[in-house]
Amino acid sequence: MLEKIMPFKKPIYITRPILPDLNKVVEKLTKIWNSKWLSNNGYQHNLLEKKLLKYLKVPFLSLFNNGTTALITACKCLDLKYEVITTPFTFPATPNALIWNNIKPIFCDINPKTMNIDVDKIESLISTKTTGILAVHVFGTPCKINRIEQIAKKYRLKIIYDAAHSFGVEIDGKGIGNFGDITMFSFHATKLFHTCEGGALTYNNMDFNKELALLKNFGIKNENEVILPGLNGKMNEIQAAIGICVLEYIEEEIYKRQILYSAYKNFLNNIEGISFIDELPNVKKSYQYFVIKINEKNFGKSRDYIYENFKSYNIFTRKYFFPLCSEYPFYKNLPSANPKLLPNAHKIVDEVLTMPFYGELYVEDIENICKILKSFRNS
Ligand code: T4K
Repeated sequence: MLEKIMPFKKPIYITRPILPDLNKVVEKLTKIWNSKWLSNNGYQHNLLEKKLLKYLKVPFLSLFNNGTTALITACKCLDLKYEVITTPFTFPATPNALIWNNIKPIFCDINPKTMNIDVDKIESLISTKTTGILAVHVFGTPCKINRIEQIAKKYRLKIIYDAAHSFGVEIDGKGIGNFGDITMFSFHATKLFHTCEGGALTYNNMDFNKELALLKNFGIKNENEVILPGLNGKMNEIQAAIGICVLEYIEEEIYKRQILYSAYKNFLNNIEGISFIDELPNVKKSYQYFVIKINEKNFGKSRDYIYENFKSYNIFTRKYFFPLCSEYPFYKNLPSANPKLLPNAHKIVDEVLTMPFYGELYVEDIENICKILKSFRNS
């Protein structure tokens, strides 16, 4: 007889933020209150910057009020113009950052295994107007960094990596923020490491320190000179203080997620039609998301069926990144948005499901989620 599986009592989301001990947060807030310094390169801001330089193993880092502003500013800093090659399989922030710089996104298809930009299709999209490549390390899997660098060198293009999902990822022990010209991290509440809202840019070029400081502070050089059309991208003291508190919990959260990650793999092992993103041997993972791919033909039910039916069990998965950016009304008429040119992206976007994954969950929760998933097959 089939075991009856009960819905979860409380809603299960794909993620929940690390919430530090409130007393510790109040302690920090008291310090900020006493200092009467709330933003503009305060003590907490500078302390978080130092801690993140070390954690991310990067030479230079600039904090921002969110990842999207950071990305917009990165394009400006590199003086990107005209056309930039990017992926349609990402969050709207990626191509939108280009549009906010008056740059046309040129969508490139993805590799179906990694879900990252397909490096073999980049060169055919390069024109005399191309000034850069904006690639995303989707779900924390690093792009083919060496190949992208070769192409960029050959055509004199700049590289920005969107590492919104890649906090703590390393390749052969090297922090993911060391590659390309600039890398962007998001510290939104849904991210493994967060500052409620926040982000950072990392880079190897020391000159960007000055340039970015100007660009994220209205272009103000001093009280008498404004030398660039900057915006306001600064991280405030409260965001930074939250980040410092959250950082204390990061290793514990990663440890818990490692256990849940193995549990998922174990419970979903050898189920026809369910597969995972390939793990790369030289890569330290992010433990940001747990993502599965559902092949409707082999599993017997579609991704959308699973997504909808999970809801009646109080489980709220996500269809990241549906719809593809190339399908947004304001991008879909671009020649590069033609679905015929993006076959892998169109296939993958209907198969991917982001599952509940955060340290508060127990292995038994994962077991139940997997049982429910398996039960859909026979329903
Ligand atoms: N590039 C890429 C590749 C990105 O994925 C993102 C952001 C960016 C750039 C831009 O970075 P930021 O400017 O955001 O720093 C969420 C996040 O808002 C967004 O940061 C993230 N990517 C994206 C993948 O996920 P939504 O619209 O899916 O979030 P929401 O509100 O539906 O939250 C998802 C689940 O998280 C909820 O069902 C419950 C849980 N949650 C959420 C919040 C906000 C909580 O438990 N607590 C919370 O405070 O975009």
